[in-house]
Amino acid sequence: MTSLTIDDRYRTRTRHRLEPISRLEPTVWSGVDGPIGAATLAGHDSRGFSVHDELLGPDEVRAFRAELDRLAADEHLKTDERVIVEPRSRDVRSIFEVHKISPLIGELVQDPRVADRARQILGSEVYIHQSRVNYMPGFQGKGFYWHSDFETWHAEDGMPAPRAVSMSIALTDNYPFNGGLMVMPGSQRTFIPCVGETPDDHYKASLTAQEIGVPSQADITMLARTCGIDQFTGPAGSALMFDSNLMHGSGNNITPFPRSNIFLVFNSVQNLLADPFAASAPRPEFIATRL
Ligand code: 6CS
Ligand code: FE
Repeated sequence: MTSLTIDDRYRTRTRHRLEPISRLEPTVWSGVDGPIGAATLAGHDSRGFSVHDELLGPDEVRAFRAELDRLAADEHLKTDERVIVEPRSRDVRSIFEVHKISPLIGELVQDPRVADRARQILGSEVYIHQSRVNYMPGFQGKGFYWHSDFETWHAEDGMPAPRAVSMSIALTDNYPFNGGLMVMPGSQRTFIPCVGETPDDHYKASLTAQEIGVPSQADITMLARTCGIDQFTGPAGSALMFDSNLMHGSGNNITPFPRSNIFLVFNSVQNLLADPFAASAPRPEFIATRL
């Protein structure tokens, strides 16, 4: 079941390589005011990401850290398909749809400091496309190879256009050395098609280690040479907002310092999911909300 009715401007997961595609849509949409200052908004528009210092205060960080510890210790929750565990240690790696599992995080996604920033960037009313908490533990934390989230959300969730924005709220200090997210500034303006057909139930593998929907080394090299590489570092409580099509990745964390975050993805209500553009069936609702 693949979208044939909507013109697919962002063809991907083909048998042969396709050339990079220049994005049509803006990074910051106009029309909705909000709490983001003009300089920060201009930076987001140009670089595809922005840092929001002290989004949460120290007491809030402590409360969310305790909530993550509570969730990770819930043995019953570990049997839930929304929980991704590290293969060997069975430590919790991620919990999806966490805004529905945790009332505290359910409140956070509606907090004006969070939702109004997303509305301002997307220029419309928004809804949660995906929420997750990531526990990148010390010593064993596994990173994610270079990818564009929109490439997956377009191919597997049927997201028509890159009119979605992610917010990663740090609950531990993000250092350059403990698996901090690396980004390519300005890369959101170029869509990199990927080679390789989407396997059935791909999410069961890709949420731990993505093999399909991964750009080629040649395209990553081209983008890195054009855009450079930056890294999000900052104290617990700070947040990174980044465009759905920004090329990003993270290294492993072999330090003793964990890197935990709350990861919220807001989609515009003008960009509702259609049928997958390059997959046999849509992914489950706990990964991609369908209104
Ligand atoms: O497939 C997804 O939706 C998830 N995968 C990655 C590597 N980043 C975005 C998202 O959480
Ligand atoms: Fe990602």
